Amino acid sequence: MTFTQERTLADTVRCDFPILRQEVNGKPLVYLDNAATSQKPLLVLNTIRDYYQEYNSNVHRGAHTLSGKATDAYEAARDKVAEFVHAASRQEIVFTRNATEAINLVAYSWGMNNLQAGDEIILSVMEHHSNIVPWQFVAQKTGAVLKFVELTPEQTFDFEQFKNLLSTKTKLVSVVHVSNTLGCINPVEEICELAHKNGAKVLIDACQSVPHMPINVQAIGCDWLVGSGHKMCAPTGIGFLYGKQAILESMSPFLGGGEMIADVFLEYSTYGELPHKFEAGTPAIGEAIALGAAVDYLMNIGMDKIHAYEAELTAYLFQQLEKVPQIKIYGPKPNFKGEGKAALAAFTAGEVHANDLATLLDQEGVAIRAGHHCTQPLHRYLGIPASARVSLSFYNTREEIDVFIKALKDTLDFFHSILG
Ligand code: C6P
Repeated sequence: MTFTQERTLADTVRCDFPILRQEVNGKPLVYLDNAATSQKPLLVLNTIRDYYQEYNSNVHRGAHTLSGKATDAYEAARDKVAEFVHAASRQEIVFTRNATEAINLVAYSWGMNNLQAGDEIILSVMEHHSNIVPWQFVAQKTGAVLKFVELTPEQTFDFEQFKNLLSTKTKLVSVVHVSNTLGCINPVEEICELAHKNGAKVLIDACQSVPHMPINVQAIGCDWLVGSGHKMCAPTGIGFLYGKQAILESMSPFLGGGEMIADVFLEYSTYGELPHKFEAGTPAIGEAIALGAAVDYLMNIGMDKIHAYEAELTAYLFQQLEKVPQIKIYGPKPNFKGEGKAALAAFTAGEVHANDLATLLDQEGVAIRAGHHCTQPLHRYLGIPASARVSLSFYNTREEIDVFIKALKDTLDFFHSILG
């Protein structure tokens, strides 16, 4: 009997990722650490190489041809990011080094100047350190108080508790869209609506959602949203802050220097228009242009298609993980279609330490992350020092999941044979 198997998204795109065609420790690489950073397609690699090879030049300064070309490409990348997240205007997109810098920008520029003793900032226990530490700085400096939303029994965002925490004292809610550890997808639209009714502003950490699903900042209704380029097929060193124009206009610059000024006098300066007011110094030009190429690449595939394919993979991953009895998975379970959970699973395996697990899986060519994934408070809340995490992307295949599951089972069998 012959039958034709439908080509999956991964079958179509894998040739765009040369890094995936290699052996690690004598085994074909199975890269399942996509939540830490994604791999980069040829379009992105060629774009950054072309910039340095053909028109490397500074932006917004030179009257010469190369500078004009670099400036056009840099600003075109901003347009692409604005379109990608459905910002109302290009002025609402500020390039930063990464999501961490984008959150710090808001913390320093808005938080330090708008919060005072007794004001409340609501975060959640599942936040990445990048969305905790900057607010600790603000709280220490201003006297504002940090409040934390905990988890439901299913290990999702406790919306009922969130409602109870909200009050007229709440001035800011800063929460993650998709948890990098639990994989839960938080109800950001409802969070924004309720927070706004209470007069609070909302920042959404979209690091783990932007690469995997369509994002519409206007539909979400957030005041700010941050993302990192390196998690969405772009190079490291480039990220972005989306902010509502009126709010960004009301904020003071974060860093001072060239590029962000209108006029500089010895005693004082006036500042440039948005978004340049927040982009002091020579930016990561090639990286920003390559982020634009990454957005082209993702949009060309279609974020709906990426999301649907990753949901299928997630359903398969969980079907297979359920057959490994020795592990405990954190966060909600996806439904049979893979919905309700991001394409990742963080787990522990009894006495076997996550680091040992990851090291032995590496011997089989399988790359996963182990540790606290920069969510140490969440790990403490869950009562575990560390977890192992497998995280998928649209270029991963079911066959790779099979390799991972086999390696995981073999490794656990090995440990159990020596631990007795
Ligand atoms: N999480 C992970 O392995 P930067 O470092 O600025 O690009 O991203 C920080 C960040 C912020 N929020 C969330 C939800 C994140 O997942 C991350 C990065 C990586 O999970 C590296 S720790």
